[in-house]
Amino acid sequence: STEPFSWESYLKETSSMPASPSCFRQSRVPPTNDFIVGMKVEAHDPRNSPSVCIATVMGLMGVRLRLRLDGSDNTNDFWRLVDSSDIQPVGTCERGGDMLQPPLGFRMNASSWPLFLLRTLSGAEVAPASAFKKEPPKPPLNYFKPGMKLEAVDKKNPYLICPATIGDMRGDKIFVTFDGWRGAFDYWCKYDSRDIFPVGWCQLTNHSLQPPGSSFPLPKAVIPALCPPASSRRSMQSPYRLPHPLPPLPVRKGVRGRRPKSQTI
Ligand code: MLZ
Repeated sequence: STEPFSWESYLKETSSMPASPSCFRQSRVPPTNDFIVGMKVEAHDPRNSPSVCIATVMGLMGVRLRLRLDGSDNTNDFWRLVDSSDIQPVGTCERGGDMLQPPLGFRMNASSWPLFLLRTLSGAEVAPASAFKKEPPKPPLNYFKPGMKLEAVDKKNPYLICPATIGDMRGDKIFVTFDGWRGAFDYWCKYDSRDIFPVGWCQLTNHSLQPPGSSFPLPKAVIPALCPPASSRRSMQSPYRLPHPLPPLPVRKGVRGRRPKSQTI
């Protein structure tokens, strides 16, 4: 039987500390999500960020929106917080004297964009200005330290928020390492990224939180017999518990971004 993931027990098991909420560019009191699926918004094109496009809310999770640029395909959906500065009410662009742009990879001939836009917006339900929340300010400094725990968006599977550890830092950048995934999903980002959250954020905002992966780093002197053959290694699926009993986990603080891959299972 696998118990659901609990930060309280996990922090104890790993004798680790959560990063303080003051490290993050997130509201202390998360905003409410007042969007509804189907509503239109203006959004910066993630693949061409100066350009502002029309997007449709395809889904909601916690205080995040799943967005699709109108005229784009269904394989480039992206997620934004309701208090992201990348989204704004329909009409904002025009009021500022700018023009709405077709998304990168517009499905049709560029010459059909004006008519496409007209048809897209006529009779559409637009999200009310009150649904867009003000983006919180950046913390003045990078307060993160290696070993601190957090919740972070998996950029390869951006609908997922997962338990993570600060692996390293360099100036205003931090290295986000995903617990139990052997480095496959780790990334560098700015300390004020909107994709990282304090421990407890998912629970607070009703977002699902993935449990840590099942691949743990092993101690330096690995007994070969304990290593299953490569063919029986865990795939990149994520049951929280290991399939076979293993010796107690070594506690290794702050080195997860630099662990030697050959010594993990
Ligand atoms: N099973 C999927 C999702 C992995 C999610 C990991 N998150 C840190 C995969 O292997 O891609």
